[in-house]
Amino acid sequence: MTQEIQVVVGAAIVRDGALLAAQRADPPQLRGRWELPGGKVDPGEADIDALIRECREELGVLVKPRQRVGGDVAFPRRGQGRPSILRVWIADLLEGEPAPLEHLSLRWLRPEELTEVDWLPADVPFIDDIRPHLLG
Ligand code: 9L3
Ligand code: MG
Repeated sequence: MTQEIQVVVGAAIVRDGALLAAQRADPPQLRGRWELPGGKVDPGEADIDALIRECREELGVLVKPRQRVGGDVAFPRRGQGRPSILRVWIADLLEGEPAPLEHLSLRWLRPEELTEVDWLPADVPFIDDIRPHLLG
């Protein structure tokens, strides 16, 4: 039996030197923890298209992915036999003001605030890759 990797994409939305962080509402074991907004790439969907779709669904905004940062970060998903990997893009906000349509709350983090929130483990390695993009 083949085990396809599930790709999950995350958006590092940067505006005025700050990064948008989103607080998960579910599943229960992840509730309250923080992530880069995004989600699973659908079968046959391009990563970038999934990123744009997820930002529309979760935040109600149009983003433009600008540059990929970091690598493929593997993480376990409860109840999922197959491995998952997280990929992240720096993204510009083109239209709309982000709203927590599926999250508990949103925060814009300035460089010195990046480690103030309880990031999901998969997202942690990307923070150092994102930091230079906040400094201009
Ligand atoms: N996940 C981790 N970091 C992220 C994102 C967007 C997602 N930045 C994990 C949480 C879930 C899985 O990936 O276990 C699928 O995410 P979603 O489709 O529930 O957002
Ligand atoms: Mg999601």
